[in-house]
Amino acid sequence: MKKRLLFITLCMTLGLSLSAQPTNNLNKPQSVLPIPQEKQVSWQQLETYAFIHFGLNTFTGSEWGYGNESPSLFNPTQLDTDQWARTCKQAGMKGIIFTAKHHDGFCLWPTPLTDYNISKSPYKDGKGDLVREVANSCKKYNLKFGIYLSPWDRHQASYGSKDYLEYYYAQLEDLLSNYGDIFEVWFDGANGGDGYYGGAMERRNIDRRTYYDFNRLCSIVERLQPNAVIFSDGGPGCRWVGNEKGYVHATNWSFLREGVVYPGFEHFQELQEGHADGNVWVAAECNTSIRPGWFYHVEEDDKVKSVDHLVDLYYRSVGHNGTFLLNFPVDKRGLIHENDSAVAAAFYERIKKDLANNLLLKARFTINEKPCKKTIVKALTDGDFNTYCVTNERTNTNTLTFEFKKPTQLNRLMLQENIRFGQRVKCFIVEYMDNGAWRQIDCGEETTTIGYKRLLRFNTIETKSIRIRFVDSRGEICLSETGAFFAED
Ligand code: FUL
Repeated sequence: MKKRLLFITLCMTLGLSLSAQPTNNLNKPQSVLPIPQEKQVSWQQLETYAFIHFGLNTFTGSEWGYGNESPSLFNPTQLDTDQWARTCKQAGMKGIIFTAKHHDGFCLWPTPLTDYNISKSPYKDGKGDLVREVANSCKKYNLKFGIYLSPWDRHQASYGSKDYLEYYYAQLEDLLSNYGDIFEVWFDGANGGDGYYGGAMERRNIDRRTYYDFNRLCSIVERLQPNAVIFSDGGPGCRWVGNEKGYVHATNWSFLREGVVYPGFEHFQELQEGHADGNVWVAAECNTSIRPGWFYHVEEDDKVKSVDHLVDLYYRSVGHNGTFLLNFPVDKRGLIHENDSAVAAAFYERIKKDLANNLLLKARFTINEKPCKKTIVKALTDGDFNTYCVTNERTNTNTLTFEFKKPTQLNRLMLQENIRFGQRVKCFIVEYMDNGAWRQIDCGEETTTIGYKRLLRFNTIETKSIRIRFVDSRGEICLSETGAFFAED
């Protein structure tokens, strides 16, 4: 018996805020757990944001300072955080996460908690506060501001003891209390090893699972910055993807099993793909540097990633249900190098061009061969994540077809689930009409999960129709947006 499919459009009226609920509860799909917190949804919608690594390493040429480098070395001569913000803006980035303190322990704000800070450097004659400057530039350029505060501190004599923890918690409180809104707090998983440690010059290993009392760290963030998303290898806000290359697997669930992943967790598959049966929402963040190093090294001036490389990473991060965190190493002048900014701006231009013209705006939509109402088509193509379309029953035979008036060339497809109600799609097949027969499109990767956003690339086809067959899902299909594009390769 042919199942009756009723697609209901739930167009939230314009002007409702992101957190608004549909007015008609009958139309609200049943959530399939786990679901994200609203702040995680807003975070995911940022899609791309920048990292900035800057500090004593910039001046010593190292990646991991030992902790005994003199603050007198920190002396940028043309520092301009507005230039950083402008560069990020031109690269389409929506925020900046700044290394307030890296593993060497040198603090880029004038904290009273240690002398190992910017006030002991020649920068602005010891009157500088770089965290403040970055926060101000972010505000000026309408960028979100985030903090990287390395838990590992190779300078402090107390590292490894309870005293260090009190110091670290106090640093965190200071940063979260005095620099305005923070959108993300980044807890690095690299922890413990050799260091200066106040002159001890030794190796100190800590238990990465227990030492920092992660619950306490999280409660500080939640108390002082309730809207901040917490990054660590296993979340709770967002997770590491098990590599620093800037991409995540095509199959990517935004779930983890609670309490299973911790810094140093060795089962990389769960980081790279999430866990299909996970019970907590911890979406993927794909981080990488625009150069081989996180910090600036003059010898890497000609090793900046190419535009093609960055574009590929965008499709495999944002387009694989993740976010893209791209690092810019600020140079000794205190500027983002022109090689980096040129590539970053060209990357953004290419992405915008690839996805500029949604061909589905001119297409006829059918669901299981029944023409869709205008309101449904609008919900799926209006560029508004809040409007969506949902099946009213669980089924593994839903088919969404797009028909063009005339043969149309295309090579990109975009699908978005409304993740507010959970991540559902487990498997789908994309086909196009070729001489009267449906033929599967080879997307070069598995078409399993969708999540917040799935972008598919394929060789240019010319067709009058394409269709998506949803063959397995955790519940009704609930899509926010669809798009088809022709990118000039
Ligand atoms: C790693 C660190 O060890 C690198 O120096 C860098 O900060 C990167 C983002 O995270 O774990």
